[in-house]
Amino acid sequence: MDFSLTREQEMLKKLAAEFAEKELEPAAAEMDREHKFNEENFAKMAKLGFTGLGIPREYGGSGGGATEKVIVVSEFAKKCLTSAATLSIHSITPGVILKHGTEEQKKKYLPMLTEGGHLAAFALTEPGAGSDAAGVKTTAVYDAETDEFVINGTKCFITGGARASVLIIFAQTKPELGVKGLSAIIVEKGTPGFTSGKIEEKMGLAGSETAELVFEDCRVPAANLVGKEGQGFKIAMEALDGARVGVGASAVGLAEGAIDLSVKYMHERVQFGKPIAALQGLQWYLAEMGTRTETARWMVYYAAYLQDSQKPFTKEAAMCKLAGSETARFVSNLAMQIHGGYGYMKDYPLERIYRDAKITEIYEGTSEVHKVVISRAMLGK
Ligand code: COS
Repeated sequence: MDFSLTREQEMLKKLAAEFAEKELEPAAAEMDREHKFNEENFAKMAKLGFTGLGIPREYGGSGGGATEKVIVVSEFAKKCLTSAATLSIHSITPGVILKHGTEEQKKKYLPMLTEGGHLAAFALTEPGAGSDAAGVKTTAVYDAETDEFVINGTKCFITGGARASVLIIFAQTKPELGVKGLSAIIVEKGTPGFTSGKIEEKMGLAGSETAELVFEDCRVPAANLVGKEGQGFKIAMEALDGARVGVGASAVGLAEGAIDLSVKYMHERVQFGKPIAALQGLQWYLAEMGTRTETARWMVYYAAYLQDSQKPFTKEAAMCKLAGSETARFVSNLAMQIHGGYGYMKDYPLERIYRDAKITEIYEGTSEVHKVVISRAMLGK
């Protein structure tokens, strides 16, 4: 058992930390205030190869795997959860194309989504299909005359959906088969019949635009099918396993960022004639924050290790997401207590961190969904 990072991983961590400090942190408050995606920083992520992580170099990627993504996403989240989530969610789609796509799809889309700097989106959720992901109602009817799918339906809460150049959407190609009739299909931005609707106003994660997507007789070539017809649900669930490790990593990063701020503040802030670091009550808060964060971190690394080793990791992905997100909320809450009134003010980053933390317990599967996944695995169901 070796808990250390390789030399390359250490270098990547340093690069990600420097980038987060120089580029992401200064932009975080404005993104939050303006509720606007930061195109410039996404382009810089692509230039530095962060968007290519997990994709082989022959397709424009930077190599590496789940562990490298975890390292980078955590470093980003220390300074800006929105940026970490943007990278993590973007990477789902190229990951699916790499695993299930045809050679033509890989050659066409992967270089765009890695070194090309184009944003990707993953569109599963619908108004009636949230936790019950199998409840997708969007249809994709095959038209043999034109060899196309005709897509109709509405997706909601899609991260980057209105901006993405390439989306993987999940639709019923054989509704009579229920969950076994779902298929994964690539849709490109600008395809007639595909429009984006409302951009949601959110409590946190404001710089990641969450969109409604509308498909009205939207025709895409049958060659855009990813994997086999009817494999969509499994493809989505597998992709979400990886995405959940990403959420765990971002939650741990956010918690680390909140701890860093708390330690600094405890040394600086003087009350009762001494720095508040001397107060045992706050020392105990800090100890609990550190212990929970460290626990979640190793759960995240373990899930990423299993994923990189091609071993089953569904349960561990759900566990690290559950533990990580609960840690993020717990730690950001105590960090707020430590900062007192200053923590609550918009001039300081903590109130954004506190608001951002909450989403980690909701997106890519709620905590309750993860408890279902974990207990089913434990019970052998
Ligand atoms: N990997 C591969 N296949 C999986 C899988 C996984 N992680 N999880 C389930 N499957 C397969 C099952 O093996 C089953 O296939 P078979 O019928 O061939 O055995 C099929 O998918 C249906 O699985 P299951 O019966 O478990 O589906 P449920 O409808 O009970 O759904 C939950 C299970 C609730 C776990 C799922 O709907 C879920 O994850 N919901 C949350 C969705 C989510 O995270 N949304 C966030 C936004 S998406 S960006």
